[in-house]
Amino acid sequence: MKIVKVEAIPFAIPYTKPLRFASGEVHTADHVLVRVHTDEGLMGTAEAPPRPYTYGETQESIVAVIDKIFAPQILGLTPLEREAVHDKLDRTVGNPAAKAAVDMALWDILGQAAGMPVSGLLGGYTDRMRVSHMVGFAPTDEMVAEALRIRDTYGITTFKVKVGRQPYRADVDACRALREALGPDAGLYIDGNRGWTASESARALREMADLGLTFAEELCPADDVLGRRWLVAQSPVPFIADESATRAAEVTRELLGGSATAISIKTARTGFTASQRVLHQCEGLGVEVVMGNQIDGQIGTLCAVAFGAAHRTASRYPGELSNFLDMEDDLLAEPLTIEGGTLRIREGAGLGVDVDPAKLARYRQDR
Ligand code: MUC
Ligand code: MG
Repeated sequence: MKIVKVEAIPFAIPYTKPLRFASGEVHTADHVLVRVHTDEGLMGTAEAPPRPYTYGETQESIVAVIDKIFAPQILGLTPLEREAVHDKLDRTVGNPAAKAAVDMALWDILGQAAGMPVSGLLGGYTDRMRVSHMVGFAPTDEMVAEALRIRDTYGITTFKVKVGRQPYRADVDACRALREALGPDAGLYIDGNRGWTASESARALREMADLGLTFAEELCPADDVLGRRWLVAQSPVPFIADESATRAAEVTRELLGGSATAISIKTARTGFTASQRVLHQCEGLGVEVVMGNQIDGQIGTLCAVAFGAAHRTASRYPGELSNFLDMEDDLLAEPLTIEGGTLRIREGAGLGVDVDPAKLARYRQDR
């Protein structure tokens, strides 16, 4: 079975409520639908979300790198030759979301060919994950109202709060208000997207010491090497590397350098193949992981839950799987639903991605 065609289709779906965080904001899901076709008529599907403020990729760059470089390199290979595929893709530096989508589309084909769910092929640990919801920047009362609405509507009880604003005390106040409103049993952790300095981060962590936070993520830049090490050494909770550890070598560098003590795994940037390497690396080192969200749509979220649920350690903590709730619409014929605070994988062969042709026709940007 050979790869005969790779499509990179740009589409755009507005958000009902923009997500704002220290490194950027998202108003529209201007993603790329990636489809890999085989000569046996199977088609694998995945989604690439451009995050210029994190990786430098744009919707246009993802389409271009797939059309001009990746597709010609992998045509004629089989979906089983994933090492050969990655050998080719890795000749181009960067472009993580584009590479990840190609990888996940290939796994989708493998699952379909085997008649088995991808989550089972990856590890088959469980069929669902508890969900953690991301609360973006807004006035404190709106952040609290959103968290309560999400809890009451979807049963979600774990929240990642975006921090990193100036002055840092606004974020401390928001976290305190969230803790008071959600009660002592809610899970609460913070993500600064590099918005604070090391010393601001240390002060904020001290002022939040009584809030029962479970993790702190990317509070200051990893490029502030000594400051970040100094901060991580005194962090009372595991310090998650997200955008500073986007591939296995960076994971090693951040962990061994003392700049992180936990890792965010995002299938949107490491697909399934490299995410599994990162996960096994963390397991071998005894480092905790959280399934992160690159502000994925429903297809990306389906990929993230398929990977997270497949693995014992990746499903240990609630996964960030709910950003799609803020999109006006999506491409899946059968929308994802979060119930009782959990999201289930799709049964059936492959990833279970069933794109609604009318929705794709409506939202695609290339016609
Ligand atoms: C996160 O965890 O940082 C924001 C930028 C990005 O790439 O992912 C999001 C969420
Ligand atoms: Mg993050």
